[in-house]
This record gives sequence, structure tokens and C-alpha cells, in this order.
Amino acid sequence: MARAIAVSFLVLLLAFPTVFGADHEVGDTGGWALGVNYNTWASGKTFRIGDNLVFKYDSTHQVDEVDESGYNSCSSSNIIKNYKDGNTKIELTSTGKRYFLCPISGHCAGGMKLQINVVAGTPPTTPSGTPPTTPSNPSPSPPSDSGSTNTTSPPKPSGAVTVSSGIGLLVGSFFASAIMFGFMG
Ligand SMILES: [Cu+2]
Repeated sequence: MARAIAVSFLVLLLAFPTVFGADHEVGDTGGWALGVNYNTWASGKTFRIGDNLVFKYDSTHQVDEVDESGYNSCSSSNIIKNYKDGNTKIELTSTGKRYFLCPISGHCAGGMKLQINVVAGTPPTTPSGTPPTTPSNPSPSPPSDSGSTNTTSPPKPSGAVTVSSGIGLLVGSFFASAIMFGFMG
């Protein structure tokens, strides 16, 4: 049964790649340090709500989240938050720009500054890959009789509802695949 559970988790990971946010390790293997170009690192990456930024650095560096003017001038005078624990995970909870720099003297000017743009997350996909159902015929048919069935699809769920229904799907499919693989194994 343990193997079945393990396989079930694998199925979940393959089926629901977008339900949980991604961790973006800043600078990749270079970490948060001098000598890494964070514009290059960030370019081509998509940062979504629910993703995390992970800064990894030694005690010679820190992370300050600052505003745009602080980013442009390498100043922490309008600092939003300071981190210095060496392994800083910052969850991206809203859309828009975020700005970070190292406040150690000379480090920001030396390149330790990062700006990212956070975009909305994608809704979770279903395993079959079918798009959300929409009425196939957009033009309204003449009402044959009043009180007939309403074929209008329900309103698109909000982000919060989408997330919770995604988790519900996760739990449901976990048990379904656990049972399936339990029988097979
Ligand atoms: Cu530094």
C-alpha cells in the first residue's frame, strides 16, 4: 500500500502542476551574492501569485524589500522589510512589481538588486484537459415555454474558489488513484 500511495502522489504531481506555486530560487545555483546578474536571472521567468521567491545567502549579505525609488537609487530608506536569516522565502501574494536589494554597502551598486513582476496565477487544469464548458450556441433560442430549464453555465468561480476546488480535486483524485493502484499493486 505504501507503494500505491507513492505512485498516487506521483500521479497528482503530474496531473496538477499548477495547483501549487513554484519556488524560484533567486540566482539559481549562484544564490543571492555578488557576481550574479539578477536581471538576466529574472528575464524570461514568469512569477505568479502563489509562487515563492527563495533567497539563499551567507552572513555577508541581507535582503531588503524596497519600493521602486529605493530600487533605482540603491537606498533602503523606504524599506518595506529586512531579512537576514540566510534562507528567505517570500510568498508572492499579489500582482505587480516587487523590489529587493542587498543593503550591505556597495552590494546593490555591485548588482545585488532584483525586480520582478508578479502576474495572476493560472487556474488549475483538469486531468482530461477539457476546457471549461461554455454554451455551444451563443445566440439565444426562442423561449418555447416559460419556466424551462436554464442552460446558462454557472458564473466563473473567483480565485479563492478555484484554489479550494483545486484542492478538493487533489484530495479526491488522490483517494481515487490510491484505491486504483492499491488494487493493481
Ligand atoms: Cu550583499
